[in-house]
Amino acid sequence: MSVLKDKRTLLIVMQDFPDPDAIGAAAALRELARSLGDVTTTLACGGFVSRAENRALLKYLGLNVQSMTNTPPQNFDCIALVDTQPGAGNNALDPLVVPDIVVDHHPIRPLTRKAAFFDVRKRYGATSSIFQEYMQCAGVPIPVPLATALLYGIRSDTADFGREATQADINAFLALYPSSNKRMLGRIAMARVPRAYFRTIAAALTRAQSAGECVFTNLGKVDSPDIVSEVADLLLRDEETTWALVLGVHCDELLISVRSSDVSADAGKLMHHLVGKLGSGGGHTAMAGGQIPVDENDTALVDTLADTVIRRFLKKLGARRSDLHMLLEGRAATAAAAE
Ligand SMILES: [Mn+2]
Repeated sequence: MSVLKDKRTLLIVMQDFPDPDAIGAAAALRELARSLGDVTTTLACGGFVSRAENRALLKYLGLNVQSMTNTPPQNFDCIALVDTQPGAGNNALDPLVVPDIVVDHHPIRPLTRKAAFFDVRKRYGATSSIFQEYMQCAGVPIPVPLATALLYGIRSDTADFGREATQADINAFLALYPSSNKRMLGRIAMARVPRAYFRTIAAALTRAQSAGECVFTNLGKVDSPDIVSEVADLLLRDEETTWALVLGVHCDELLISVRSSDVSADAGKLMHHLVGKLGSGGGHTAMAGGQIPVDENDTALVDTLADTVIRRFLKKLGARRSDLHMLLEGRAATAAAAE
């Protein structure tokens, strides 16, 4: 409240390609700013909301997300970052601009400490859980669409509590559940997709290779960056896989997504190793994302960098190149051997 005091306009910045947790957190901060102060908020991101589920969520919330190019931070009294941090590499706020508010659940970054208000809880499965607590403590009623969004944010970031969920996330979920719209939750989670989505999934699976407990695939150029992490989630469902790596190219960036089902894993640390000095990245124990700047038309360079990332991935996880096989053909070969 003290940060928002005497402020009129608030810019809430999410990741470039906001996920449900970021959308839920931003919508909650907007509601808090409106209830506790008299602040007009603008939601912005450097990219766009692309995944069908996330677009359905925004539509239900009645929220518009602006492009950062149309919302220069200097036009606002106050700037907030949610579900990301200054200098994280996945948001479009200039690292030289010190935000007033940072609320996140990724490992804390040095620039974050400069913010007037920062609350970074690494152990939480979702930023949405933190905002549920704020709203409860502040006694601000949570409208049904917002309760639904926060709930979906928690479900989505914790993969339905299958990864990195703590008691705080469960408590937030239970508090939100009675006032959420269950029918809408189902509709958002099963949002209809364009047919191109199936072509992308088919190509991703056809190209996927596996060795030991590792699986990886390179999607090449993608229309929507969200598909990179979405395919990583899908590949991790393979019962013989513990580590999934997915690459894709979008807007002059080689995007990298890692998922792990190993409870003792540190996907964030692995991601730092994969990108090294080539780009930026980070994450949690079970999920991580990274990006390497490239000239997307320089296919030779992109291929070389992708090979480097894949080679580091296999080496670090002790997978042997001699074990490499196409994911789908590997299945067929096993079946043939059994006959
Ligand atoms: Mn999150």
